[in-house]
Amino acid sequence: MRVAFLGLGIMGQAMATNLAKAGHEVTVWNRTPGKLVEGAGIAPTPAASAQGAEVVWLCVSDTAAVEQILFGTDGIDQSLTDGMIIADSSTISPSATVKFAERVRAKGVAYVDAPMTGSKIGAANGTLIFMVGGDAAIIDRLNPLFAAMGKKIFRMGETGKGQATKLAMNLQIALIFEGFAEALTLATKLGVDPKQLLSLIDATMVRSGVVDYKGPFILQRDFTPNFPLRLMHKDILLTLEAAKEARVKLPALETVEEIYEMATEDGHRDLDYAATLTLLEKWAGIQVKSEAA
Ligand code: NA7
Repeated sequence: MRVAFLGLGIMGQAMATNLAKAGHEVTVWNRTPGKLVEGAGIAPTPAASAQGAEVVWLCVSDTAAVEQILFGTDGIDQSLTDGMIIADSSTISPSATVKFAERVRAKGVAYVDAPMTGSKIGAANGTLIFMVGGDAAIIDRLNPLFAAMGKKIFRMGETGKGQATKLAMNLQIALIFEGFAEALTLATKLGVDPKQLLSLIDATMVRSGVVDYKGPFILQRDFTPNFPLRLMHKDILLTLEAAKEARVKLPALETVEEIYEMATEDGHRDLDYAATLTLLEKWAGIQVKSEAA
């Protein structure tokens, strides 16, 4: 398919690469020039990238970035033609998504929100899991593209429901990780070897994908970003905003948000979100390290 791919960050770069590798005709655009994707053309503006494209795929930081690319100067809306599909894999506001979809629908353009999970490794391996909102027939047309970038796709309902689901998923990741980080901090302070604690967790119902994934990085003190703290913080703020709009109270997430705020003040915004652990360590006066390591 002829695809314009906009946003070559940690996730987008790998996703566009997999699309080109699968034989799709890909044209990329990134705000900061100079990023390349093997096998893909480069466009100077969002509008230019979308010219002649069947599908325009976005993967940028936040709601404002998506709005800018769609409707700002040299935005995609200048190149929209009847029958085109816009797919957005950024994690952004569900209510803004619905508004963006309404605006492009007037030009005969379908809008699918397709945020994903699987982190940097899933993007590189083409094993992302997409949670998608939009018309079922339109999503079917995107299947060859989903197949090139991911291993599973879940349709969650109409446009906006993919983003709503993504916020509910990241809410759990943030809270599960916080529980894990607090347990590691307490156990270490009380003299338990964290490596031994991880072995026990692995054998019990406390085990989770989040713990499996983050445990080894923590034992190696490796906080290089797979999912940057600044983006998880952005998602937490989005979730609290969506909850407020829907009149839902999320007291645990509100507390965890403050930890992300303080970790940001400590200069950790570009590290992995697992670096929120270092704040707990600072308060406890310990470092989670295995004696056996
Ligand atoms: P990154 O690695 O932080 O990349 C963000 C991308 O978004 C990058 O290409 C940025 O361009 C682009 N960006 C940011 N702001 C803008 C604006 N205002 N206009 C155009 N482009 C912009 O994020 P990830 O790849 O890890 O994640 C992307 C999304 O998936 C995000 O929503 C996550 O929560 C999930 P730059 O290179 O800085 O010019």
